[in-house]
Amino acid sequence: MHPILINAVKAARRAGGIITRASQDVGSLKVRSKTYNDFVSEVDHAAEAAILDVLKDAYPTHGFIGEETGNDNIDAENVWIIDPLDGTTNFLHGFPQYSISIALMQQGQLTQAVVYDPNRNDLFTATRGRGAFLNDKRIRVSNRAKLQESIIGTGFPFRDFSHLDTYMGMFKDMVRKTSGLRRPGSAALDLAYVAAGYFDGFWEIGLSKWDIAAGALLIQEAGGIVGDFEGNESWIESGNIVAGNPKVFSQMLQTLAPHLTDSLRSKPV
Ligand code: 2AM
Ligand code: CA
Ligand code: CA
Ligand code: CA
Repeated sequence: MHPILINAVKAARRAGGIITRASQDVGSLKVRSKTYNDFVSEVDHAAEAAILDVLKDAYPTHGFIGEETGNDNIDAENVWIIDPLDGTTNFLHGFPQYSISIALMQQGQLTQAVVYDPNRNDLFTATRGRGAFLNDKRIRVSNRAKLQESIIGTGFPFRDFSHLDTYMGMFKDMVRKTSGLRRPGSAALDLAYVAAGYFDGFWEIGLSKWDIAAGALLIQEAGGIVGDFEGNESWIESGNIVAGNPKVFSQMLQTLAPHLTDSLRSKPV
């Protein structure tokens, strides 16, 4: 394993330990809502602190973007993008589907990725140019050729409902044109599932960098494609993301195209 990835895995497993211990008694946690429907608990903060502790110790000159602690030294050549607990709503309900997502961006390029599922002890990792792995096994995107036979992951709008009608239009077409849709609730893990071939594709509107950075590199290294709703590069900035195996990806773009409003089109990057 790449030496930098070893540290990222160490950080993710530390956070996983904190989250798993806390999951025994979620009822006692202090929770607040950051904005409407966006909950954060003391566990999110403790998990992020543990990740930063490992990575800042190993890489004092690097920059950090963490969901809970914000930006630190982000003009650095190397910037870590961290979601310490992706799927907090699930976690708080005891629904066992959440993950830790850690990615490294080097000079604007994603180079290392970890998505860790502490419930299944599933560790998804990738290093640019070296493939994607689930635990010690190489993973590949599915080779399903037809959208009509595909299972597609997605996430519903939960906080900003300005795109809800647009989303429901997309949803109706996707329901008709696929074998089924799934909404597990941790975007980072959903993207890891595309990399592993469990999902043939995924789309969502308005995610954040820390939800998608690691999962996107996993998919690319597993032979899949990640794009915005027009198939271009602006997905990391906009959080408007489509991903899939190459065949399903292009059929998803065609299905979503009639629903695109101006604000969902590609932005220059
Ligand atoms: P979070 O748990 O790290 O905040 C996709 O739906 C993403 O939106 C999730 O990965 C989740 O990341 C975030 N999210 C925040 N609040 C949510 C909510 N109430 N319902 C669903 N997703 C939510
Ligand atoms: Ca959150
Ligand atoms: Ca998240
Ligand atoms: Ca989070």
